Amino acid sequence: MANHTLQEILSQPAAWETVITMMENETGDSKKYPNGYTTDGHQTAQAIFIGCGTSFYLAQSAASIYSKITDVPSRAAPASEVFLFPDSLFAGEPERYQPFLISRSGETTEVLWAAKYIHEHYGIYVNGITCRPGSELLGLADHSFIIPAADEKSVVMTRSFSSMLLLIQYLASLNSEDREFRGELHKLPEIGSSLIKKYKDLPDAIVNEKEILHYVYLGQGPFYGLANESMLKVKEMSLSSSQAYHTLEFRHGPKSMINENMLVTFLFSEMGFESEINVLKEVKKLGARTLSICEEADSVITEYSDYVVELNSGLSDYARLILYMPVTQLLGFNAATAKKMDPDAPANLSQVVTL
Ligand code: F1P
Repeated sequence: MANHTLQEILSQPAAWETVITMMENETGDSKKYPNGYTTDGHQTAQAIFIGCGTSFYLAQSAASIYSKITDVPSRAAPASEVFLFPDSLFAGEPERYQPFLISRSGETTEVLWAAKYIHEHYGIYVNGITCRPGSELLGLADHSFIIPAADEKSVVMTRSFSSMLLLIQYLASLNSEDREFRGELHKLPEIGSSLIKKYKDLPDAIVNEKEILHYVYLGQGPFYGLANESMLKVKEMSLSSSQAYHTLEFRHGPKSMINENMLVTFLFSEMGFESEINVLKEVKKLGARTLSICEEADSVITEYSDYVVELNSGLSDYARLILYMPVTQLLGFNAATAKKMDPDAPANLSQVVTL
């Protein structure tokens, strides 16, 4: 086995360092996008973060962060929606929208079609975010951010996800001139490295303790995109059944599937903490195994969780997001190795999906 995926998961903090260094020198471009205005001076109605697969889930967390940090209302959409249902996405005055197209490869067909559609029909400025120099997206976008250090040999996206999300967090801090938030982002690589050291063997222990037949990931707000991405990791690498929900939504039907072979992973926020721990209690009482990833465990988390990951980062909800990912990515990786599958070669998938 080549182990590209494992190496890419473990090397994330170094890629985050690169993003921070790159964005520190991005002040010129941040002036191009003053908070609340498009490049041609229109007041921004909405920022739209667009991608496919992992990059779409990234867009979900990005939109939540960008709205909160810049005050520009933001949403996420799969790239196919741009050309299949454009009227609902770009309702009103299209010139007041700011699209961000996200794609590790910069070659995914729907993303390229979306870029072309936006140019041809609305003539507005397209921002590209990718990891691959020389990709077709770069030729179509009016301005691009490229992170070659986060690119991957693997089919499955791991460090590219966290690095492109960090880039958008940083961009939000530049556009809103939020220095406090930016200061928090600078701490991520160091905290990430020590968390990886501390918890890198836990996912292997979890998957080998007792058979898991079903994985569930729960998160609210900016954590919902992370829950979806964690769900995709275990699905892609280990072909296991997995689902993601907003934490409180899990109580409205899906909890009926709980049994002892289900692992429910909680991505705890501080904003929603009190409500989220009530779901943890209920899920545990109904018989699921539980993994809690949280800033700091209280007595309820300790009592009702089979496994606990404490971040102890001292960072706010919107800043510390990417610290949750190495453990859930490793869960996907170890779920695959436990089933004697090669995480570097997932079934039916290729690095770039073209139509
Ligand atoms: C996104 C994507 C991934 C998927 C697979 C193929 O590509 O669909 O979500 O895991 O690796 O690519 P991209 O547009 O970000 O390159």
